[in-house]
Amino acid sequence: MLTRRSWAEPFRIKVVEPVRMTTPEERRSALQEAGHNTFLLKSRDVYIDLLTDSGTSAMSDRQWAGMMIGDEAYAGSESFYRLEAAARKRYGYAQVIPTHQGRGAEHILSRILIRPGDVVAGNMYFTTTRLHQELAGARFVDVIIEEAHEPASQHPFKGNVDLEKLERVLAENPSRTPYVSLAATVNMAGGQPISLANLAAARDLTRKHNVKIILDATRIAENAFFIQEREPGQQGRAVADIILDMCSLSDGCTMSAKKDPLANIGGFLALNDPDLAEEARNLLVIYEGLHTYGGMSGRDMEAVAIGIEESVQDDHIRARVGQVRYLGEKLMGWGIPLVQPIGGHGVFLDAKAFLPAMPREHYPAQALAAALYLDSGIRSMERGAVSAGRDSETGQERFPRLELVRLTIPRRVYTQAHMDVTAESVLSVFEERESIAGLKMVYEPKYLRFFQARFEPLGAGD
Ligand code: P71
Repeated sequence: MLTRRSWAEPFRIKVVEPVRMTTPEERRSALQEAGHNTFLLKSRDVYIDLLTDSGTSAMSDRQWAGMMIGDEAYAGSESFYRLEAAARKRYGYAQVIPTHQGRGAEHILSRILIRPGDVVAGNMYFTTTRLHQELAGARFVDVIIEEAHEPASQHPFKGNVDLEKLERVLAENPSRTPYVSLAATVNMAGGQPISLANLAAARDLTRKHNVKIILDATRIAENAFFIQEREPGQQGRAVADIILDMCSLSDGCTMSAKKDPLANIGGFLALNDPDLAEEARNLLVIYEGLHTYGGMSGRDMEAVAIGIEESVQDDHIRARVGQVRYLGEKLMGWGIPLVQPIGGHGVFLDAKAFLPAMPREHYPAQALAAALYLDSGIRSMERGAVSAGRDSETGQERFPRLELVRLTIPRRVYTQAHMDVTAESVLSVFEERESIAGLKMVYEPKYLRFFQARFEPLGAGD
């Protein structure tokens, strides 16, 4: 008897982009040239690019058609009004402020809400989000539940806030906590969702302290899908309705349109308070552009507007998360250590369990990402100590409990056979894991070091 229905894609392929296969020798020299950092590899040297799902989606025929009708007027672009209408309809906020991408929105938001000495609590850090909070003078405090730090924990909502931790932060910093920064889903925890019930409870708590909630809505459709699947009482509801419920439990959001909304560039800040929005627009014209384009071209805004609509459709999101899960379950079946449950946008290998003998100071996740590239030309991303960087006050290296390699799946880009090839390469690296050498950092940039840091393999004498 057939017991399972597959998640096959709700689209067919109209255009293809050839990719280059490389030899082991070519990959060895490319990796060396890139300082063993997958961010520094050239795209032409990559076979399957799982570095990120950011700006790497395949746009639909409708999005491409929309690009042609993009209105490139400097002021009052028609495309902006279509973007504004789509964002209002699908996320429910009154004020929509366009930005060039997510971090543009984070910058403006941090500048208008944070005063030096403030504290921002959140469900785990994200690199750019925390840096903008810190640059504005805040200290970030992680209030995510403990299970989020344990790769093997099966908790269905590892993005949840630990309400006691949050209560403590709010009580200890009266009127110094401008907002709580909540991500849906939580990228650094492995693409893990927050539940509607937990978000509502956080809302009740912050209301008592007169503190705002700002969502990072970058992957909110994926979060809403997990709520539909797992949260009692939510089955049978449309993902689009769950998204609106989530947004209604907050005061605004930052959005990178390069993820959920299926665009190659773009973003926005959305708020309900018109006075705050006015302050944001004042800064916008300095750093991003006029309030009716914010750093995007008219055609970009058109692609985002159409992408928002496509991203909240149940069939789309089921297939998107289904593909990620297909890869994850295959690897799990072979005993590969990874973050469970499988997240929304990628499979996160547990580098500490993969390479248990390697000290944290030798950057096991960075070394594993390099080894995977060498094996097959698959590009992944380190999400561990290198990404965490240094404490902004003490300058000490941060060693987060999670030391992960992210296999991030771009939306609508790769086939099931690509997922099979990826899984087989991970297995082959796993079987040879004893031969993977640790790394030492030989160049370390001051900000967001993971982007441009360079490494060398440690030899027997190190
Ligand atoms: C991802 C990215 C892109 C990225 C950014 C920084 C380091 C490495 C890769 C970007 C996000 C994100 C969340 C939850 C805000 C941004 C910034 N993610 N929030 O995962 O995941 O958006 O890139 O449009 O500026 O590869 P932006």
